[in-house]
Amino acid sequence: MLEGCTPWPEEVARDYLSSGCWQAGSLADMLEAGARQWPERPCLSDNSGTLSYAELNRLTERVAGEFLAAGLQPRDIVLLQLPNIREFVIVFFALHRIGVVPVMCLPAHRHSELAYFAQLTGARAHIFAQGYRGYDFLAMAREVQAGAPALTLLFATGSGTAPDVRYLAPMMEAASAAVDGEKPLADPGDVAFLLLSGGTTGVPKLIPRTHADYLYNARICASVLGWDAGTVFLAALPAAHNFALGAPGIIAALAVGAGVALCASTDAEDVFAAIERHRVTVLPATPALIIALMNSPRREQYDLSSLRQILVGGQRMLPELFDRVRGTFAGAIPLHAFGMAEGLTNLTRPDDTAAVQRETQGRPVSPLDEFRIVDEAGAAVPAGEVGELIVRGPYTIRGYYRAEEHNRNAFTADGYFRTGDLVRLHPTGNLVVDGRMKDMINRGGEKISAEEIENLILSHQAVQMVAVVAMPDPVMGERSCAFVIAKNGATLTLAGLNEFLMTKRIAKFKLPERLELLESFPVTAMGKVSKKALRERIAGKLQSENAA
Ligand code: J2J
Repeated sequence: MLEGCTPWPEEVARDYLSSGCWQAGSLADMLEAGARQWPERPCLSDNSGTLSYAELNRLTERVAGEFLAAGLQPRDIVLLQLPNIREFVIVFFALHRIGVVPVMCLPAHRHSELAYFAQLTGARAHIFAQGYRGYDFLAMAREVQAGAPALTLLFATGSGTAPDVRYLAPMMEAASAAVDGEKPLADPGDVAFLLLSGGTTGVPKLIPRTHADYLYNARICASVLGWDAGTVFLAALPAAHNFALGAPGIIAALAVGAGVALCASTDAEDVFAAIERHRVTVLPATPALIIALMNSPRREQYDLSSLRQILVGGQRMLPELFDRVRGTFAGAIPLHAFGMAEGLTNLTRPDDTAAVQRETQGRPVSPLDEFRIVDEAGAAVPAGEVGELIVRGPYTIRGYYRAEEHNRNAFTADGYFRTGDLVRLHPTGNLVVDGRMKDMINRGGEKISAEEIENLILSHQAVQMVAVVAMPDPVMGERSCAFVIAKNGATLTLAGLNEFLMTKRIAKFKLPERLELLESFPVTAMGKVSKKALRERIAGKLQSENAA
């Protein structure tokens, strides 16, 4: 396994192999098999048209050859930062053909995050979209490169003439032979890519997912949902996220010969247009996205009748929202997806009763997923009571990348991942998410680590103490609120604080959306800042503001 990663214990791995859930073959092998089995089938659609399985496979071969020719080698790590455009999928599989491991960065990430990933992994290349959403990714890439000696290669979408950049458009046209004779990586235990964790720590953790575990995760999701060649999956949520990528996402669709459509924006009209144009049957969405779609006055102008499944996840879909989705999209069932980049995927099933579909967040997709609901001492809580969900299984990691110390707490001694989610068991055996223990803000499905932002805010000269907490929001579910105790005589405004934070060059979605100045913080019996009291305080304040 890649250095810095924790393998499954040998006897456990043997069981997963002998039970057939882990199979030989890489993600690239899966695509190649698809290209052999159903070469002409529509595979990947975006605004520029549709590629068949054979065409996509051929393109990935070419690009893989070009990557090798540029000097990338098996087990090199690269920063992959592309939006939902066809190059995302082409590059993703091209890297897997040659055993190169991408860090699945988001287009929203900026210098600070990328520099950290580059430094942690020793990344050799950065692959980005030129000018996406008007941002100068090339300038950022060069700056990141300046601080990362191993990062010698830049790849940009489109074409151009910068001598230090290789361009994907000509690479996709090149009839490269460099990969011929080269056998795609086929060790099922090898790491395929590094996902980003939702994060509760000062710096984001990277999640190593192997070919075998991810293919199993994706395949079993597709099977539970009954996907087949008639399925058309739409990725409008960022494809680099576990939800849209595979669980249950793009890889799950491609594993069963389904079609994948990509939409590079989550604007309601763009999503509607993509559904209509590609006759989409499956739409994954966060509650925030589905609310935006339902609130859009333009919905009636599009033909959305192809939709069969609306998967809602990333945040809890309340029963009332479930009802609204059902009433709005006739012909489609809303299903809960309660998953995590670390592994475990829970889904409600198309054949669950309406009550189970409405009230629970589903159950694990694999019979080999072992989960427990425990109290603070690690003992199982009585059935039906709330506790922390811990889990291990054939596609849940045993450790974060290069995070030995953190891993000692994030996993139990017997290999269970502590999800930080508070759940209870529904009488049907499904899970109901009740809250969480982890210190983060879940902003419309995008996770923000409180500690990461607190550390940055603390470096502001006017700040003496800070606590960042979630405040309720009708659309995003949560937004972040910074409580600050200012230094003697100093003042601070939200605009001033955010201007300061932007100089730290972080993803914009992490900025606090409200600032509350206090003289002192409420504390717990242990003398620690009580975030619970702060959350209640801001929730109460918002309620009275709304009532006024
Ligand atoms: C409540 N909380 C949820 C849900 C995620 C499918 C869907 C989502 C993710 C994802 C994913 C929730 N109800 N339906 O990877 O494959 C919160 C929990 C969880 C955390 C994980 C997938 N769905 N959550 O959101 O790694 O707190 O994955 O532990 O981004 O989101 O976040 P992330």
